[in-house]
Amino acid sequence: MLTLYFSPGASSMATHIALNEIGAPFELNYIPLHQHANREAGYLGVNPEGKVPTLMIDGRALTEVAATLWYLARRYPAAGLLPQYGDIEGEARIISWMSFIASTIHPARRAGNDRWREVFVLAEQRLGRSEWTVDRYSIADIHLFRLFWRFVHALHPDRGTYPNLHAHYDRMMARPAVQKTLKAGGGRRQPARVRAPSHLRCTSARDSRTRAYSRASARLPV
Ligand SMILES: N[C@@H](CCC(=O)N[C@@H](CS)C(=O)NCC(=O)O)C(=O)O
Repeated sequence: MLTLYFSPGASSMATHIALNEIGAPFELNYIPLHQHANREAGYLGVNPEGKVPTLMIDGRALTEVAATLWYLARRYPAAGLLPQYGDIEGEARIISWMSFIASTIHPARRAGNDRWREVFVLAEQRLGRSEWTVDRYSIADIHLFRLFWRFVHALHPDRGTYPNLHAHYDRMMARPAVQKTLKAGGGRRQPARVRAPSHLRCTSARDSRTRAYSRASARLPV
């Protein structure tokens, strides 16, 4: 059984999209970051770093977005989220993108908006006019999308500065798995007046899509 510990709009969104892409049954377990539920003993027992996502695989915890995406793509190859077995260079390019996303793009946010804009210029150049990061749609596109989605809804970047990333964003938004993930919710709403400390804030109150995604509850039917 697969269970995703998630918080709406957080990094767990990437794993959530991949789960919807593969179509296997899974459960969601809501960890409200704004209530510091990720710092409670119960969750720290699952993920001592107190971050989301954590993907439980038959009761065993797997952490880090890149690892969860890789696991799902390999475990469910019919979804076509990785190059064919044997395409060593293709796989290496996926790892290259995901390492760049995890080690350069993601931490840039805490370095301030200027650095955040700067790293997306690098991503813009790196993507170029390609439809997808590496040949065909893959987990690297899911990983990139979640960070650019966050950037778009926080800073509303000019389309002219990031035309390739915006086109990639549009392609991602057209995917049913992405729409299903963004609409996931129902049940308990996050309390509107509770604000997380800025370093934990992963959603933008101004964005209606984020608000739709923030309608989350524990163990949603999927
Ligand atoms: N390196 C981790 C980063 C995950 C991460 O930063 N998650 C944030 C939400 S976007 C989190 O859980 N923050 C809570 C905290 O740091 O206390 C990964 O790739 O999974």
